[in-house]
Amino acid sequence: MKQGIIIKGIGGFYYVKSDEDVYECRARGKFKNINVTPLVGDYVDISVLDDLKKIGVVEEVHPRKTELLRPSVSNVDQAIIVFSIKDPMPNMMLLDKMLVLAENSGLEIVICFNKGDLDSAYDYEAVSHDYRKAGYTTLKTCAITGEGVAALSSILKSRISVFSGPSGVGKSSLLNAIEAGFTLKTGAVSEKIKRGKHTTRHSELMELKQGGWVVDTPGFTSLSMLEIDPDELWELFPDIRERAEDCRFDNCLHLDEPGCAVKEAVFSKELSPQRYESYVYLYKEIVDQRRKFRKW
Ligand SMILES: Nc1nc2c(ncn2[C@@H]2O[C@H](COP(=O)(O)OP(=O)(O)O)[C@@H](O)[C@H]2O)c(=O)[nH]1
Ligand SMILES: [Mg+2]
Ligand SMILES: [Zn+2]
Repeated sequence: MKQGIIIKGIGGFYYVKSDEDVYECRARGKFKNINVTPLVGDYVDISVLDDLKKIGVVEEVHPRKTELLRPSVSNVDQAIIVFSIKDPMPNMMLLDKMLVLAENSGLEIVICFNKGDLDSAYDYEAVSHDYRKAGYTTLKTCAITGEGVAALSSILKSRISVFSGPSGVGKSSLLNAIEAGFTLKTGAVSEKIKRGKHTTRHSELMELKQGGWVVDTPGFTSLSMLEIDPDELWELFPDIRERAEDCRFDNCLHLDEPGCAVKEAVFSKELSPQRYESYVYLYKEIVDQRRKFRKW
């Protein structure tokens, strides 16, 4: 028996990296019976059928630390949420939504503002301010000049990280800058729509030479919030959570309740009005989604 990690899954085959080899494996039939589908990121035990051809069978899937649905990857430690300072301009509502989804999955989070070379007027300071204040780690990077790439690289060491963010912001370019060997396809930003092409498809773990794994996919692709309880949404905003202790009511949702410390903090600008607006907007979106898609 060998131990390894599933780095890719295609058409019922699992590619398991064990030591320096990659084994092409089928999964034991018992997994179907116990309703377990091996996932990329799973730590597994395999038995080797052919050590020359590197063929094996997945015998056991170790308990998962985390389990993401979109992309479908287990044991992810952290989300690197990438936006660009310009081209395209960051959509803060989308950033807040991705943050909520990553928080809900229990991931650690780093926000990366890329295309630092296009930052002429301290835009980075402005766009990152609310997030640094909320306690998030933010980085200014540039895939072209290499600014911030070493800092990002050290954050990736010895962990499984998923790169998320809209297309065209430079996720693949950053990964290529971190490790020249990756040569991921990058898509030029279309001048017409200012949106990058979708060039990344399967979820696949890519190993860093320094140690650690990264997943380059569009990330949180469908952005469905259905699994989030609207009444618990505020807990996924660390800056709101921090104020909520002082609300008059224990079950305050920070919408229209009297004595709400969160709203007070918004009025006094101690809490970012934009972050609060995102909260209210996303709360309504979840309630709407549930009304449409849930059978009561
Ligand atoms: N000016 C500038 N352009 C960049 C930077 N990083 C990526 N790009 C360009 O942005 C486009 C989209 O990059 P890509 O890596 O495919 O983005 P992805 O869709 O997020 O993976 C490509 O034309 C890249 O050359 C950067 O730091 N600065
Ligand atoms: Mg890409
Ligand atoms: Zn409140």
